[in-house]
Parts: sequence; C-alpha cells; structure tokens
Amino acid sequence: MKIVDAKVVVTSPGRNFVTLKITTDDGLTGLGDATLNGRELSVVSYLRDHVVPLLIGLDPHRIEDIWQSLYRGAYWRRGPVTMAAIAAVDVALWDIKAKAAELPLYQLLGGASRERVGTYGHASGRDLPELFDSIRQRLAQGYPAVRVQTGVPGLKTVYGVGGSAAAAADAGSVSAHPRPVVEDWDTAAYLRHLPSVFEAVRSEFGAELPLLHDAHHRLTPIEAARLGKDLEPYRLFWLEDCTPAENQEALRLVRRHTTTPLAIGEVFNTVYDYQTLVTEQLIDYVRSAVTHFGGVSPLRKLFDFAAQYQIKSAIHGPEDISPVGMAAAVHLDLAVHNFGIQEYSGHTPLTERVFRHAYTFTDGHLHPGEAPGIGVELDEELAAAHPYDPAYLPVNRLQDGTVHDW
Ligand code: KDG
Ligand code: MG
Repeated sequence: MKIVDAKVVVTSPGRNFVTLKITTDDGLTGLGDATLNGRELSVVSYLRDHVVPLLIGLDPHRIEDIWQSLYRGAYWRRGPVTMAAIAAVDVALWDIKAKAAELPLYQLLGGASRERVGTYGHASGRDLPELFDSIRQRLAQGYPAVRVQTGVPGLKTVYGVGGSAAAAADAGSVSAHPRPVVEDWDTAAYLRHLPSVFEAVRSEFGAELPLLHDAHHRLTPIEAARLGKDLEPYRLFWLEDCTPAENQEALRLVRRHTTTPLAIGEVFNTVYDYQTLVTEQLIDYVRSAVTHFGGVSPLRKLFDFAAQYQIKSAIHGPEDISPVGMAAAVHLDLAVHNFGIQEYSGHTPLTERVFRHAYTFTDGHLHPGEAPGIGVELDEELAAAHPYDPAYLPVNRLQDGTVHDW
C-alpha cells in the first residue's frame, strides 16, 4: 500500500479545527487531528509545506518508522506545532491500518481492558447558586465526576467560569476574539476563596461525588502546596496544573506538603516533559492529549512508562480537541490498563455533523464503537462551508497590569 494524497482541511463550525486526511492507492483514508487552539495556521503550514510532500509514496503501514523520521529527521524536535503535526500523521496512519484490518483501533492496541470509559464534565459559576446549577446540569447529563471552577470576589472574569472569555473558549465560541481578550487575576483572593467553595459544594452534593479543579498553571510552588493542603478536607479527585510545570522539580515541594492528588500535562508534548514527574512519583495523572503529544504511538508509550509508577491516564479532552482527536483518545482509553479518567465536553451539533463519529456518550461514559479505524467521517463539503475564523485564547493580567499565567 502507498500514500497517494494527504490534504489539510481547516474548518470552523463554531471554533477552528485542523484535520489531516491521508489517502492510499487502494482507496483507504485516514484522519488525524492537528488543532492547536489559537495557533492553528502554524500547524497547517508545517503540515502542508513540510510534511505532506514527504508522505507521498510511503507505505502507510510503517507508522513507527514514519513517526521517527518526522521526529528525528526534522532535527528541530519537540514543541506544540511539530508534535501536533506529527500527531495528525500518526493518528491518520493508525486509522488506515485499523481500516485495512477491518477492526476498530482499540483492537490493535491490545483490545478492550474495560467495558466503557468514565468521564468528567465541566461545571462553573460566578457565585455558588450559578455553580450549583451548573453541577446539577452535569449530573443530569450523567457525568460521574465534575470539574468545579468558580468566580472570585473582586475579579471580573476568571478562566473557565461562565461569562468569561476563557469560558467562551472552553465552550467553543472564540470567533468573536480576533485579538486576545484580557482577563484579571489575584492569587491571594483566589486562595482565600476556593476552599470555601469546595466546602459549600461538598455540603450540597455529599462526600461521594468525585470533584476536580484546574488551577491552570497560576500558582507558585508554595502557593500550590498551601492550596493542596487547604483542599484536603474536601477529598478532591485531583488538583490540575497547580504550577507551570515546565519546572518539574517544583512539584517536589508541592508533593511534600499535600496528599491532594495532582494531575499535569495538557501543554506537554513529549515524554521528556514528564521524566522527573513520573520517576519521582510527583503526580498521579498524566494529562496529555493525543493531538498535542505526537499521536497514539507516543501517548501509549507514556502511559506504559507511567504505569510502572502507578500513575494513571487522564487524556485532555476540551472542545478544542476535534472529534477526530477525541475518537483516538477513546480507543486508547478503552485499551490501556492504567486508565484513570477521560475529560469530555462534547461538541456543538454542527461540529458533530462535520465530523460524524462512531463513539458514543451514554450515562457519562464513552465507548469508541465498532467501526473500523478510529470511526470518524469528515463531511468535506460542510467543512468548506465553515472556513477558518481568526480567534485567540485570552491573556491574563494581575490587577497592576502584569501579565500572568492563564
Ligand atoms: O485551548 C486551551 C484549552 O484546551 C484549555 O484551557 C482547557 O485547561 C483546559 C482543560 O483542562 O480542559
Ligand atoms: Mg486544564
């Protein structure tokens, strides 16, 4: 079998998605997600200008060899643009291989290790009544676990909370932001407020509901240690991205002070970003997305590495991972032994028409379905009717104007 065509499709059915479609000489096609929220066109160029010409004529079955030649052959390794481009190739090739075998991808990854894939959904509110309503909505949708984000008194807008630009980004409608919206931040106010929110949520919803929280890289190690400690009475499922974890050693300090479980990695793109975190057991969940980590092949290796240290998978799954990236994730979730949880936000009805998929979401659980390959079909005509729409994620500033992590 040979690759005869590879094309990059950019579409914005409410938010931007970048998809690679590879075609073989016997008519098989494979899809891969290359969406990098807010920097989409850089990956489009990387693929169109530098990767597609190299793919034509290759044997699509040689996934590992093609992956290594794109990673090592470029000389310039790692980084989100490179790894999103390689991910799209990797997933499209796995899609083709599984279609050629007439099997759903999870069968090629070792078969199902469980019946279905547990998820968590997002709840947020500017105040407690709004937050409680949002949690109730998620529970009504069947979610077995809920991520809780809250407004902070004194701040106008907070990441992931109803009404803010980042909530809009989470919800998939960033198209109104051709320049980044500026949000505000005050760490001391956040640290004072958050424990009281979890106390209220626990007393309203009981001890058993698994609760998660995303600190979105905003804290210093000692602030993160303090927060983890203050949240211990509320038994979180995890505290996510408590520090900007490029400095892996910083997590030693956090870990020394708290038993709140820690999840990190949605902005990481290779196993090297996790080396200290995993070998020193400084975290409990690895959070990378198939889409940003170079595909199914390296993410499977990361999960096997993490398994040696009793660390579990928790694939990143916000709305900016397309249904193609989500499908690949769900196949991997079903197959790996050390599965932890899958983030799932769903997509708009229009997005679901552009990308028809075999995976299902029922009673808060995902299943990849039994269609051969990853089980996603791209409606190219509908995709073309919704062209690229420039959009940015927000930036975050302290109240004196200093740029802060978001
Ligand atoms: O594009 C940025 C989003 O993917 C990110 O803000 C979502 O933090 C996020 C999460 O945990 O889903
Ligand atoms: Mg996150």
